[in-house]
Amino acid sequence: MAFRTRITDLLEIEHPIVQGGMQNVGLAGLASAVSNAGGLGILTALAQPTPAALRDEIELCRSMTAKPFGVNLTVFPTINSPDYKAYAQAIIDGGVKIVETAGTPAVREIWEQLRPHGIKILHKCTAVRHALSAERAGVDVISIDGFECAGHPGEDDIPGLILIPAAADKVKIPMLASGGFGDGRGLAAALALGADGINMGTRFCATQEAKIHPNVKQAYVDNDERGSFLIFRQFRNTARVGKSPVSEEVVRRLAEPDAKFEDVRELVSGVAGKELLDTGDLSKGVFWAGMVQGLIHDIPTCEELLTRIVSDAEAIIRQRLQGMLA
Ligand code: FMN
Repeated sequence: MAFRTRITDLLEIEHPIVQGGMQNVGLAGLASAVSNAGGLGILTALAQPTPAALRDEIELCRSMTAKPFGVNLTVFPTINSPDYKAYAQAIIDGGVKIVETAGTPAVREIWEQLRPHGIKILHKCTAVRHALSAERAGVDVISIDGFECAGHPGEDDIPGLILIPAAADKVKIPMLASGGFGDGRGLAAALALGADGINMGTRFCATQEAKIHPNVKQAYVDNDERGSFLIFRQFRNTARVGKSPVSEEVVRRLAEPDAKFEDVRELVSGVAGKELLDTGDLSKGVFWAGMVQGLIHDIPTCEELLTRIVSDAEAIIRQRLQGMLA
C-alpha cells in the first residue's frame, strides 16, 4: 500500500503528503510525528522567538525522527520584520535540506541564500502566474494553495478544482495540491487533477500530536464546511480564519464603512492567537482554519491519519474508479 510520485522520489518520503507550515502549531512534536508516519513534517521557523530557538527546535525534531523533515519560512508583509536571513541561516546551520517558503516577493533573497547549501525549496503560492515565476527562479516544488485553504488564499478566489489542473497544465516541476485536503478522496482527486501529492494544514491541527489545546481541536471538528471566514480583504491581505464569536466580531467591524486595521488589531493579534491555542479560550483571538473543517470528524494520531488517507485513496482508485470503467 503505497504511492510513488515525483514528490515521494524527490523528498525521499513514503507517502505524498506534506504538513504545511503553521504558525504556533508547526513544532517538533507534530512535524516529527508526520515524518515518522511517512509524510513530510515541517517546522515553522517563526513559531520560534529567535533563530537560536529555531536551531534548538531543529535538533529536538531530529532527536524525534530519523526521517526527512523540513522548515517553513514565511515572509510576511509587515513593517517590523523578523530577521529572515538569520532564521534562514539557522536552517542552514541545522542541516535541514527541505524548506517550504511562502509570502511576499522578498522571499527570493531567502531562496538565493538557501540554494547553495543543496536545500530543496518548496514554494507555496496561490496563483498560476506566481507558480510559474517561482519555477523560472529555480525552486524545486510548487505547492499551489486554493481558495479553500486556511491562512492566506490570495486575492483571486480560484478554488482547487480549477487552480490545480490550471497549474498542472503549465508547471513542469513537481507540484503539491494544497487547500481543502483532509482525506483519501482528496488525495485521489489531487493526483487525478495533475498534482504529485497533497499539502495539508487544518487537518493536521486536529491530530493527537498537534500541541494546541483540546478545545481548539474540537472547534475544528465542530465547525462544518461553512465554518470559516475571510477577513482583511480590503487590505489586500485576505486571510481565512475559523468561525468563532471573535472572528464574527472581526467580520462585523471590518464591514463598517472606512473600517481600518486598527479597529480589529487587538482581536487578531498574534499574541492573542497564541493565547487561544495555548488556553483553549476561543474568546482570546482568532485561529486559522480552512473549509476542510467540514471533512474533519475526529482527532487521530498522525500515523492513523496518514494510513487512512493512503489506504482510502488506494481503494478509491483500485475499486471505485477502476470499477466504473465499462
Ligand atoms: N502557511 C504559511 O505559509 N505560513 C504560516 O505561518 C502558516 N500558518 C498556519 C497556521 C495554521 C493554524 C493553519 C491551519 C495554516 C497555516 N498556514 C500557514 C497555511 C498552511 O501551511 C497550508 O497552506 C493551508 O493550511 C492549507 O490549507 P488547508 O488548511 O485547507 O489544509
